[in-house]
Amino acid sequence: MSTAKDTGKHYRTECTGLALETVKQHSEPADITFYGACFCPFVQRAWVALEYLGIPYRYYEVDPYKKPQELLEVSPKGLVPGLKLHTFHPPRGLSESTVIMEYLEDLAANTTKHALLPPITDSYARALIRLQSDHINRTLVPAFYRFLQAQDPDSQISAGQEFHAALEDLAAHFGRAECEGVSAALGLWREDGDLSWTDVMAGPWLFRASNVLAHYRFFTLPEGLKFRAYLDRLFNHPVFKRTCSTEDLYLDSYERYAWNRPNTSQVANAINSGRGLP
Ligand SMILES: N[C@@H](CCC(=O)N[C@@H](CS)C(=O)NCC(=O)O)C(=O)O
Repeated sequence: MSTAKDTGKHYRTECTGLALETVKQHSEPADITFYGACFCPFVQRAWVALEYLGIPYRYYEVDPYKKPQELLEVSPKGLVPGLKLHTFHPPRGLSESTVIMEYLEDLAANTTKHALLPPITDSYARALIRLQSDHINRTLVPAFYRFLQAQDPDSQISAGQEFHAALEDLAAHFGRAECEGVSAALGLWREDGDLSWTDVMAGPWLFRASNVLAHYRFFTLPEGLKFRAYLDRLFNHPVFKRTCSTEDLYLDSYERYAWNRPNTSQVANAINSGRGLP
């Protein structure tokens, strides 16, 4: 533990830094209302997708732990992110970060023509990206929370190794696409690449590994130059950057996970009881 004791910090309820600028630019009514919470990595996924795909939206900050009625109407479990689609009468809701990303990708194909996935004709590249995403959702994301919530030194060491292995496996997925010459499945892993689906799926946790895990678990990201250069491109990508708040917001918001305070969240409860994430 890098901090001697739980100082009782509360999660934040307003974005800071570049993310706050982006919120201000999206405060007017639009066809989509985006229900977000400033600290949430699942929200950041959908947010990066909205920004990258150029889809008009209004950002609306909610406290998912208070479960306001307006959030429950679009997200039955009361989880962020959520979308309210005003083009339907009456408006309809959508929840789940990966479902929202798929929806936005489809919407963009018919409107802005921007895309995070390779074209539909490139079936194999799309399949490799789905394998990468599957690894992120089923292995990397749970390993992040297990590591952050682990309390005794032995479990912190083993959970840290598990998270490290999940990052190496992500790099191995990119390595496979490289060996097979499938550049469309590489995104920012390539020096001259652009943001891709996988970068958006993993980015929010890689970012929190670089600040939250570094602070609370002395975690250092894998040494390899290639991995470092990849993270550098990702964290400095202008679209990713404009959904990031300042580091203090994440450190404050995740203190409750780092001390595994009771009832921190549905995700934390799932990790503690060995269930799949909500
Ligand atoms: N499977 C969901 C997970 C979303 C999620 O867990 N969001 C958290 C914030 S980071 C939340 O809304 N928590 C409220 C709660 O735990 O009650 C997704 O992919 O969107």
